[in-house]
Amino acid sequence: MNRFVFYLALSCMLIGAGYSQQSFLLIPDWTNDRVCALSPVDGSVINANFIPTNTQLFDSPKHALPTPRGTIMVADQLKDAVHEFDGFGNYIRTIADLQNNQIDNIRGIAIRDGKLYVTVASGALQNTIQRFNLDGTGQETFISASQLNSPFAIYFRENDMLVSNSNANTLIRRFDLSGALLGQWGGTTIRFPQQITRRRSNGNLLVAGFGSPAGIYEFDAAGNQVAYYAVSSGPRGAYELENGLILFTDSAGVKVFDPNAPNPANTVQTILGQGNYHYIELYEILPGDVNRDRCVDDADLLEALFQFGGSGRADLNGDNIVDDADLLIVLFNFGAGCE
Ligand SMILES: [Ca+2]
Ligand SMILES: [Ca+2]
Ligand SMILES: [Ca+2]
Repeated sequence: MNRFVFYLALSCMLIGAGYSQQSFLLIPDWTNDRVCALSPVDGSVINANFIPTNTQLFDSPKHALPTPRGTIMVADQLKDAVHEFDGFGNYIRTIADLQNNQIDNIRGIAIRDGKLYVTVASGALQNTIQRFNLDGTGQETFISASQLNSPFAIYFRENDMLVSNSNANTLIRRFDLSGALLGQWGGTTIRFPQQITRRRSNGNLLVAGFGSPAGIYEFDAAGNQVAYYAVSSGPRGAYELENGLILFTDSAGVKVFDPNAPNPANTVQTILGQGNYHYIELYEILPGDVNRDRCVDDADLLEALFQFGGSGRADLNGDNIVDDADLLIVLFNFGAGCE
């Protein structure tokens, strides 16, 4: 018991001293057919080739989305497929594609309550949202064609959902959680809205307006526009970093701007160029979750034990050796995330 208390105290000290098992932002790149990993703190590049270039699976990777089990779904617009990868970027399987599921010209995806939602803009299921179990079975039409017009992104809230559409008369529409249309949302100034994300500092929503007047639009929860940042002629997604700057993507780079500056457009800086970048999602790692399956259990402990004294992914604190310190992080968080 005394030893347990000692370990608890020690692991608190170790975690306080510096912790390198870090969460990251997933950003797909159409030019290089890959998915990049950036810091959610300051936008710095962690690994530009997190899911490396893969022209078999990718042509236009649009949206990389974490699942509740720690895997990552990647929707590819022109390959017409949703692929699943593990939390380290290794391919697992293809969840849905054109041949098997008639999903043609797909864009944003979403996951809620064990279901995958996919926007479809062409083919037999044009202008629908298709819904699947997370293994790709159980396909059904969730929102039908008459209510959408070239859908681009899905954003779930507690009691409703928003769907952005690129055609001018539809824009952003609000639905209830069973898919019934509630009405237009967010006004008609924005054109060609793409990704919708929550701004961490104030709970407002950031929407990338891809068409002129292009830029990042900020709305309150009711859909009133409260800010407009003219920082890009064609943004696809925006995300507020922990340092307060706003990260965004367009066909020339991943960039940041300062929303509090007198003229935010003057503060734009490119973090990652030489690519064509799309939606932004946070991949969160549970402390101690060596295998990134969103549960800290025996499997993580065993990896740390097997790698003990050497190197490997159980090196959670990033000091290039798997030792007591890493083992304690697993033990200290044992059971976290597990059902
Ligand atoms: Ca490409
Ligand atoms: Ca685990
Ligand atoms: Ca270590």
